[in-house]
Amino acid sequence: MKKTIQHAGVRILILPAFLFILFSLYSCSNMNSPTNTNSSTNTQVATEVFIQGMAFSPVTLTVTTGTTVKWTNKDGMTHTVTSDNALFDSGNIATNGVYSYPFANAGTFTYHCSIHPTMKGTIVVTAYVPPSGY
Ligand SMILES: [Cu+2]
Repeated sequence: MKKTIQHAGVRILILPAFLFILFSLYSCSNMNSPTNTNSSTNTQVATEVFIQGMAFSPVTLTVTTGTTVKWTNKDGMTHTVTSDNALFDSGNIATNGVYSYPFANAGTFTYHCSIHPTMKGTIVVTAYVPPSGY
């Protein structure tokens, strides 16, 4: 009778100890895994437009000055990214091809595909305002 009670007591101690070890291992591996959450401070990141299904997606993209916009052709046919006012022109972009253009100045920049004139898109560039430091 006494022996059974002691045995149960040992079991009750083993369970929390086991959970504690599991938890320690979990927090350890969490601390070692790289965390990359510091993306809000950099405005120079490339912002992507996909060319897919004979359309630019998103059709209108708003970025701040200094942003490089990257177009990736996910369609099975060749397209172009051609500025309506001749500011930029990608030339032919084959399937999976990429074109990038850095927008230094604020403004609204409409563009189209010179092969398929129905394909139109707009990049709206707003002035980058640095976060105030006080
Ligand atoms: Cu096209």
